[in-house]
Amino acid sequence: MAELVADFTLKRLRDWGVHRIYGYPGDGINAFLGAFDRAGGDPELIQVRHEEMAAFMACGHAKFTGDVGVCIATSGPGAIHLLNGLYDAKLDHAPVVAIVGQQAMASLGGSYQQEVDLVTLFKDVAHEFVHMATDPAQMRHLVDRAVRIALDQRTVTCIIVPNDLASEKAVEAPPRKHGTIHSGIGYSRPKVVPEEGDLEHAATVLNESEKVAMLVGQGATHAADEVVQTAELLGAGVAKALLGKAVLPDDLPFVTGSIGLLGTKPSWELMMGCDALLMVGSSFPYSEFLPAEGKARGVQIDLDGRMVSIRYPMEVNLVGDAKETLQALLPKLQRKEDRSWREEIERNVHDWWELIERRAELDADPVNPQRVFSELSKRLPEGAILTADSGSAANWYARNIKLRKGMLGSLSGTLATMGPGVPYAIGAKFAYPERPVFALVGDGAFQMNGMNELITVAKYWERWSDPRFVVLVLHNNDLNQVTWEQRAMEGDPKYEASQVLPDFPYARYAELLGFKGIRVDDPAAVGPAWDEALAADRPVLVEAVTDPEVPPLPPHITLEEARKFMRAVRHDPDRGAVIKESFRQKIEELIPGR
Ligand SMILES: Cc1ncc(C[n+]2csc(CCOP(=O)(O)OP(=O)(O)O)c2C)c(N)n1
Ligand SMILES: [Mg+2]
Repeated sequence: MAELVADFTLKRLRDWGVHRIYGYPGDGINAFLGAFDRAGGDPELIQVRHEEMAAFMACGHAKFTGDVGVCIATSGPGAIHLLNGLYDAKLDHAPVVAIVGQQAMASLGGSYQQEVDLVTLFKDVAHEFVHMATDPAQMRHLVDRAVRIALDQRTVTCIIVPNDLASEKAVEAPPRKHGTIHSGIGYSRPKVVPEEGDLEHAATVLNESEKVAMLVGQGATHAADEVVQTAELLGAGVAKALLGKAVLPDDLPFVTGSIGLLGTKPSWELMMGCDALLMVGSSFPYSEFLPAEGKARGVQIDLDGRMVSIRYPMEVNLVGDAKETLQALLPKLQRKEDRSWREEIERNVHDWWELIERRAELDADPVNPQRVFSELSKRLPEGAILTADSGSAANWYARNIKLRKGMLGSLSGTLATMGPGVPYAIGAKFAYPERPVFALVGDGAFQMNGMNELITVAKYWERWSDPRFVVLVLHNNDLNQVTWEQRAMEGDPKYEASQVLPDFPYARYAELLGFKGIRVDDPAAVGPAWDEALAADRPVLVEAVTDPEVPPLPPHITLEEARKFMRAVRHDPDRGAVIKESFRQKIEELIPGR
């Protein structure tokens, strides 16, 4: 049988180094399914339960490997399902290519079954590159451009393939004539370094300042050594945006941890006390957690010139790679001989970790979620990969988990969508079957889609050399993060109709799938549950019955927020428990050394 457009598309993707494509079938991509079969597993189609999950898995693959992630869906409904996962990738700058089927070319414009204007639909999410193929000779350059642009721009691109075109005979090399495109494979990231004068200027700002704060994001991922050297020279503390949590280990004494609403107190103190801010590879959005305008001098390093000076008015904007730019900057920096600022930061960090431990040990009804994360943190095996879902899990992941060198972690940083916890973990496990992977998710997110994707895990886990795929479900029967937002930001009581979740036996469900299910409703059982999970010979679900009244308080709480909060809890059906728990936490925070 002659090679079809679909076969050629997969072959071209394989030549780009794509060996796995997450997707779900439908008649818009039937020709591709035959082509996958003929491709003999390279690339392999990983069958998911919902196209949005395929996009999340492709995004997880991209985030954890740095390579392009690819997903495929049928025309109409399948394509539409992809969107939220693709937006997650776009907003977090993960390179993802979506291949989407379309109805037959002859039917387009005829209000045909499942006909959706896909170019328009994908025009926003894949605005850097979205095209529909209408001639077999286009396929080579559409694939080449979609992959290259996704990698170069760190974004989402999309190729739409009508189903009749996909079954036409492939044209591997367009004829050599006017009006044809002759593209090739390959992409290497360039070395981007700012101008010498700008580096000098940045060094002057940092050398003239006395209290330097650094904020690093995922853009600093390959610059850990340089970030540490810079922080050492400048006597700086380093805060991490959530997507940059794995950039530096949490056991370094000058790393203040996460920043923002889910952040830590030492990060807050670092930003409020500094006289210079050095931001590296981050677009952390919340300006109120950065120094007040004019209070600190600013230097920013970012590879994307569009992203500089949009969170804080910087004095020097360095457009360049984090690693290369810091390497060029380092010889120009003078070591700060007065280490008192650094010592203050280290004391704050030390006190914070003590506080975190004390908070985790507080009694709750029945289990304090912080304890679940702290006990896991102590036991994390080497090379662990963690994902967290949007919800209170993101708070405890941000604050209670101490990532060590060599570990990876991610979540939906910018879209902050519910749902990626389990599918990111699946993407991680396919990419690194030998590494233990942990998905930390709420019961709401698990009910939304995580539980369905465990069926995908049931289908594939036996091929993973390390079977440790561990899902933590925070069983609090509540959409807790939003419940606290209602209380603290709107001043409203918990609205039970929207917030209370139906009960469900999560651990028993895992057992149904052939996994190990561990239900924990006693604080003393938390540590042993993790030991058991880590020793398991199959995927594990740890169902922790946690107390929804433990507040994921911001690192500081404004008077206005506190006032609204108190007004709300007075009218809240659970108010007794709320007041007791939050007061204890607040007291712990306010009285150091207690
Ligand atoms: C797709 C989507 N829908 C709604 C939200 C708003 N939201 C953010 S966190 C959250 C609650 C999550 O509840 P759960 O998963 O049970 O975690 P918990 O906070 O209870 O630990 C909601 C509804 C969102 N971020 N994404
Ligand atoms: Mg919940």
